[in-house]
Amino acid sequence: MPSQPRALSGIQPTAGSFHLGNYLGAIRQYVALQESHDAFYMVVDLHAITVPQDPAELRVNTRIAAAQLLATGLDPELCTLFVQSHVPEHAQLAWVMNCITGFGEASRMTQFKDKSAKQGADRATVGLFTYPILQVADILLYQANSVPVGEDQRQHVELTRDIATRFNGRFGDTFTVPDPHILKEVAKIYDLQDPSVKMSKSAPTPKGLVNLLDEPKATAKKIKSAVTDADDPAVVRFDRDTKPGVSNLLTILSAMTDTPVADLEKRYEGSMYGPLKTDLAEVMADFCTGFKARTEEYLGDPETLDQILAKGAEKARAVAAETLARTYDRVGFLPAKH
Ligand code: AQP
Repeated sequence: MPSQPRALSGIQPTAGSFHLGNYLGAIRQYVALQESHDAFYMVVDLHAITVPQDPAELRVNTRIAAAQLLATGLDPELCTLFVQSHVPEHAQLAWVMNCITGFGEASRMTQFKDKSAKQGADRATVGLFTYPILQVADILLYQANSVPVGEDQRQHVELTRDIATRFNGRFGDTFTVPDPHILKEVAKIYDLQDPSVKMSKSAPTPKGLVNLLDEPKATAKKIKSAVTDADDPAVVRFDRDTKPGVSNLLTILSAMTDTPVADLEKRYEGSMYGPLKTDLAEVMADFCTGFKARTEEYLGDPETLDQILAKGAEKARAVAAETLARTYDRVGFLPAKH
């Protein structure tokens, strides 16, 4: 058993850049938890193919995702960073988990409903339907105590808890029942143009999406054109219900500068929305400039990057293989003789 509690999370290589929602909602917590946890973080390429991917692009995006994780501050000496498909135990455990998950239970996953609605129900794959169950396997393989994610993933961690508890009850204590690690303030970052929906790479227009690898100037421009609230007088105040646009900007500035929202409200007292937007645009442009440079540095040395991922996969496999062997034994599979 590890001396530190375990953390596990993953991010999909489905775009050429992470967005600000990914960063504030999840990745910043990965970086913090690597200090206090035995942390496993992966680029989840198996999840990526639940929707159509161009193979060459997927390969490129997988390296870009790994480089970005390192650029945010993940340290391969402190955590285990790997690519999901390099550890075959994920797919193997997922099959066992598929066989103890109810069809009705899986049908209640709202992410599937949202994503399949976007694609048209006939085009959605069985993989998209079962992806929460693969996620169950991802988490349970490492006996994770803590799962840093955004609010949209809470239901999947709840499913993981249910299935772990059911498996333990039926076959004997096998899996750690994990807790979601969701920071309330940044659990859901909203689209800059439509602050009623979460920031997402599949938004109908990219205008409200802040991609961390975009040109910093373009990012500053997007922030300056963010939708604010049409109340009069224009007061900078946090209120998600009546002022969703300004509240989103305050949330982002607060998180990026580690300043309480109440202090920001005081700072902008008596001013319109302009100064808030200008300051946030500058903070984001600065952040993105450094982030882009660090990411490009890792991408400029693919050999080292691949070595980090190979080492990570080896460490991950050692843990995953043990859990899979125990699970196979518990369900009654005859051990293979070598
Ligand atoms: N807007 C968000 N606010 C807070 N957290 C967010 N996350 C995603 N969007 C937000 C968190 O980022 C982590 C990685 O997510 P992913 O790899 O599953 O990416 P995603 O959720 O597919 O990202 P998108 O842009 O939202 O994609 P689509 O359009 O496919 O739905 C997760 O922990 C997630 O919670």
